[in-house]
Amino acid sequence: MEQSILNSYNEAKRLYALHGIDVEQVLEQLAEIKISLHCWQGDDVKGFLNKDKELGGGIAVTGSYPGRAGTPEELRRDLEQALALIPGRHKVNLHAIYADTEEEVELDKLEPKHFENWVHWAKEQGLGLDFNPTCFSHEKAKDGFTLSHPDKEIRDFWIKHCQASRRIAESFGQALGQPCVTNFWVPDGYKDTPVDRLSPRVRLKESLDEIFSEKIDESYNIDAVESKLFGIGSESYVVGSHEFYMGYALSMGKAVCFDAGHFHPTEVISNKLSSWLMFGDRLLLHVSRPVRWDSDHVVTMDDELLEIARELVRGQLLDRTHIGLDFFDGSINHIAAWVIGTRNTIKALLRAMLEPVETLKQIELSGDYTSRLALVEEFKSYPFGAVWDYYCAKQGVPVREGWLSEVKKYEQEVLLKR
Ligand code: RNT
Ligand code: ZN
Repeated sequence: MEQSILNSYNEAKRLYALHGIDVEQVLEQLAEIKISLHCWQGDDVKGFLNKDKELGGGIAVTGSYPGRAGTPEELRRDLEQALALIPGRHKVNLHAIYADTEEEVELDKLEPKHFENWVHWAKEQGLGLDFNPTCFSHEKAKDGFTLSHPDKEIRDFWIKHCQASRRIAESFGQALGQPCVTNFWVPDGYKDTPVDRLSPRVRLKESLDEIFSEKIDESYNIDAVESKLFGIGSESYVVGSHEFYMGYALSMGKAVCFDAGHFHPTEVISNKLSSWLMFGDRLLLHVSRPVRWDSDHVVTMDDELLEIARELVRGQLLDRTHIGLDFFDGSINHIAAWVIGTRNTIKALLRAMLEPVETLKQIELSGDYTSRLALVEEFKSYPFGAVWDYYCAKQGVPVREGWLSEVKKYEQEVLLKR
């Protein structure tokens, strides 16, 4: 390791120690945290089944930056490249449409065998896997409804797809020795004001009940349900609203997935986590960045990211939280997007861990809000960057922007030749 990195680190360690923060211990804790990298950033949410299908479900990718992955091999190679530039051991989050098979298989007929290559790869790379049924970009989702569709046949198709997805997830958990988190998100909703808000919700609940009626060991698969306020084409009403899934998850013992872009523009998920975890067991995060709407921009080191990280650290919620990413920007290098978003998420957690939490809590309790504000603000310029650099070097990944030249090289040698 470069001497200057070590020197800065030692000085930072000394400063943090003055506030009772054990930096070595923090780094050990940080190394235990897994971030789930969403595979769909690598190819603009296209997938490999039904390749000719348009992206549906009221989500959108803009930009046509060259080099996106077109095959499972390319996607795995790209993920390897990204992961080589991110400190720690993580997970990869697959959607059902990323099945790796030559077979023409419908979503309701998917089986663990269609994902065998992914499992082999994950094992070889020491990665965990997470999963999602894909209830969009499909003929049967064209009119905007899936699990809550008024037509029973269509509902049944999606129920079968979700059941198949849970079995695939279970197989991941069994093969990899760590639970797979399966996230259920459906786009169902109306563009314009509905007359009947209740019936679609009744149907969604019934469909979910049927999906979850099959018991699967939680050491292999953990179910999460993701709400949303609106989507393109479901501006007025979304069946799976926040309140719907809060109620559902609490009564059924499921995890709730909070996506940072799925609420009103001034509403933040950081303020929701502690309340949820008072009553629910687990949560899944979709760390994302909405810009004016659910735009899924690459995660930056903004106030909300820091606040989410602080909530997890200060409330000791990390043990019960699964951290996944959910953004897709087609206007920049696809690998750089992963690297920037993931490094920022880890870095935000580190920053949160490098705060004198106990002292701050005491100060707050004593009513000394002047000191609270003063200390929180001063800590914003404490030398967390020196600790981060040391951590990257120690984990064998590029320090500071050193990763960028590797991405550029990979772009020249691999991406631009596709
Ligand atoms: C959509 C949800 C959902 C998707 C992924 C692709 O608004 O955020 O999580 O982004 O499943
Ligand atoms: Zn999401």
